[in-house]
Amino acid sequence: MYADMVTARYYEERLQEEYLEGKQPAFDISAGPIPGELHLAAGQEAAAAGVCQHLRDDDTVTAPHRPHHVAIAKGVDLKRMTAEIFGRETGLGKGKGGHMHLFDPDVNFACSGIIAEGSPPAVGAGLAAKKRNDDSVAVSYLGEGAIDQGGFLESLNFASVHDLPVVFVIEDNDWAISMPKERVTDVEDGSRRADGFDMPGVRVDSDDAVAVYEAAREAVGRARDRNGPSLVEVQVHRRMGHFMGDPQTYRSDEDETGALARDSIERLAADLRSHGVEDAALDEVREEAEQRVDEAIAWAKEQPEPDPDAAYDDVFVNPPSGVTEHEPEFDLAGGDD
Ligand SMILES: Cc1ncc(C[n+]2csc(CCOP(=O)(O)OP(=O)(O)O)c2C)c(N)n1
Ligand SMILES: [Mg+2]
Repeated sequence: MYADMVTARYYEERLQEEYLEGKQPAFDISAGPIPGELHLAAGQEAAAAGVCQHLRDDDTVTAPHRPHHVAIAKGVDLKRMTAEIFGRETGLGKGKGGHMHLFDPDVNFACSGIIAEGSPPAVGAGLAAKKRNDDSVAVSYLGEGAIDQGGFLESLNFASVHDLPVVFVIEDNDWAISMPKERVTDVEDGSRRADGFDMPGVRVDSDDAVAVYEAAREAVGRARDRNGPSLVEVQVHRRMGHFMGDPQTYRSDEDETGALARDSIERLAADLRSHGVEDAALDEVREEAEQRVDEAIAWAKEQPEPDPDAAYDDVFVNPPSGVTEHEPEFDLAGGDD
């Protein structure tokens, strides 16, 4: 768990540096080696590591627009994920998806920029596992801002009615962009959503990775033993803005410093030390993680850009009848104008 968490934190620190290149002084979101939005998950690593520790490659995970920590904990190929974020041809989605649309069939991981969009596909994976009669499970991650989305509520219902091996994980970071949780829902404890669907729901009140691990052991075990779905909510802390470049004018200094003061990685490190793990061993894990990340970023930056002529490839799989090859209406290779 510690390795996953320090990898995710350092990965995002490095991405920040790369992302800001060329975007200043007036923030130009389309400039630089990583164009577009970038949502960082610093402060949320415990929710990823504590749950994914119980998962195998054949288990499915869907994540939302803030996916890096979950992807890393699920074992997504770091090099190809990085190439995708940099929009390169050898990226997981041939550079067409970017950081919110990572898809790695080798470890059954997907994410989406549409909030709560991952819940129905996770339920589908759970249904497939049930029909195949194997013991794989599916996990759907979403933010607390998505818990009133219809797709999520319908997914809870379907998973419950059909006793599917699905675990829903809510990362409660208190914010949905600039919207505090209490302004959009009267349910303070999101795990209570489970009550209405007759499934177990538990809230881990802190981002203590060990507490998450224990709650997830039960929920994932229940799914693997074919005893139906569960819901786990984890309190996490958003250390950064909603996206890179967010001035966070809506956030009080107290809220921000409070989030920065609670570092789940430091907490886990202290826990490990108290169990006799030497600093040198922790340093070694951290150094290995940093090296892995640096290599992935260096590799990604050397990768070719996609050929503009390939923009329409893979858009449809088996186009329905009547849909013919689409002719671009403009020159994708671009000219000066
Ligand atoms: C269906 C849908 N509605 C609105 C948006 C715009 N949007 C992007 S992120 C976000 C807030 C998400 O908050 P939360 O689910 O708590 O996740 P967090 O950003 O805190 O990780 C919204 C409303 C979207 N992506 N999808
Ligand atoms: Mg949130």
